[in-house]
Amino acid sequence: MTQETVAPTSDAVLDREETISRDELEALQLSRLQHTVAYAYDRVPLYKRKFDDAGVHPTDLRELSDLGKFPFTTKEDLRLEYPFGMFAVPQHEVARIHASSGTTGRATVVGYTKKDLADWAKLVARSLRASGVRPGMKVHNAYGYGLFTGGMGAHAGAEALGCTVIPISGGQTERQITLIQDFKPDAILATPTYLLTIADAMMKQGIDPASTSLKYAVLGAEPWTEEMRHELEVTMNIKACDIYGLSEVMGPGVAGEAVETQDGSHIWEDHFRPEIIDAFDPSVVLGDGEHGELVFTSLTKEALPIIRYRTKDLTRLLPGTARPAHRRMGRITGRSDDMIILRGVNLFPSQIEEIALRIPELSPHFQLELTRPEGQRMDQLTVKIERRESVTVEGVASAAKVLQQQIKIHVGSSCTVDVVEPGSLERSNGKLRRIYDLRPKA
Ligand code: DLL
Repeated sequence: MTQETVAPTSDAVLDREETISRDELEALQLSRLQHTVAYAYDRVPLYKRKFDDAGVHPTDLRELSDLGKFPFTTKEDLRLEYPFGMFAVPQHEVARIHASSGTTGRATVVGYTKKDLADWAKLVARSLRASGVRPGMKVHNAYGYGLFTGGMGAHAGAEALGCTVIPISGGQTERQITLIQDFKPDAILATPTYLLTIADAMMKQGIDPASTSLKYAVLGAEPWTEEMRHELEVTMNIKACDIYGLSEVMGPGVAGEAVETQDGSHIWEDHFRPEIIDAFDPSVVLGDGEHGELVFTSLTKEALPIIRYRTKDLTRLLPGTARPAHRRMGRITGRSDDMIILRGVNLFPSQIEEIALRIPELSPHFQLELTRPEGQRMDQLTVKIERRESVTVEGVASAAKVLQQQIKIHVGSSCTVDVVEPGSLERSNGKLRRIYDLRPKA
């Protein structure tokens, strides 16, 4: 079979809901929201209890802003209701279960009816299409398969779009490279740090990552920066777009980025109502453009309706562009529970990524170590970062100094920078761990 050329990005046929007006979309949101709130209250004891305790009733939801009267749902609620206490349908109507890895406590379990799975596939298909993927393309899916929503969620979406899916999952990087060389996929779906791992491994094998058949990458599941986008696009000669989601709300495809604008993911607001709240005073709902914690309410889910779920993701809402009725989300600057507080200064790994990637001698491979040296009361941050292959020893010393200064200027924290040899830091297989907290436990 010969390599086919695939149609350009402007010819896509969009879902009707992608093109409706904001007014029409908000009318749809209101009716779906009223249904969801009543449905959750009637079917899930936790919601009935919470609404009753807060003194609100589904009939109080008369306009969209009334949503602010309803109580939040948190990861802790899902944990307490482990495993199936939040499900709104009998078990025989649950077609699939996914769960979080549970590294930070009990796993959170989520369920889907057949209709939920169809909606999910439609929204992932919509996201992939927005990012440039087209029916007939070959899609290399390197998101992890299993209980994680990334692999199977992306898979079903790519199939629904009409693509040929290569379900490789995460890991086995050598094999990924062989299959990319042999099967010649048009698009790759992976976490940004795993795509970096693949590119890096290609270079080690003497393969130019820009020479492959890949044209599009749809990347998510972890925070990444514009600097990382630039790095991956140049190294791999691809267009890289963002896809956002979380298992409690659905999985990948809650929001997706358009390749023609590359200006942040459009939240698919016909299925999810977003809000931004003040993370420190959750009673305050912030306006569009203001930074805070992202909160989602599902509008169509059957097995696990979710009301005002606190994602802990920090971002802001921006007006729609490529899909005018659907607001965009700014880049996730970090998660409120991933924030390092170093001597009173708040710091996120993405800030370091942004600064480090502007220094040509330094690679995107870095990790942050937090320590408290013996006998000292002050915490210490060490940025361990690999130098680029081509850099000399003198170059490294000055690059370390520049990084240290830039972090001090832009973040406000003093730190130690340790430039290490290429290949010496752990590589990503999926979601990369950036922070190593080595401080003695209190
Ligand atoms: O990571 C779902 C997903 C899979 C999204 C594949 C995109 C691609 P969880 O494991 O539940 O679900 O983790 C959700 O990951 O709250 C964010 O903190 C982070 N996250 C997901 N997408 C992005 C993104 C999947 N595009 C958590 N940018 C979320 C930044 C993201 N962070």
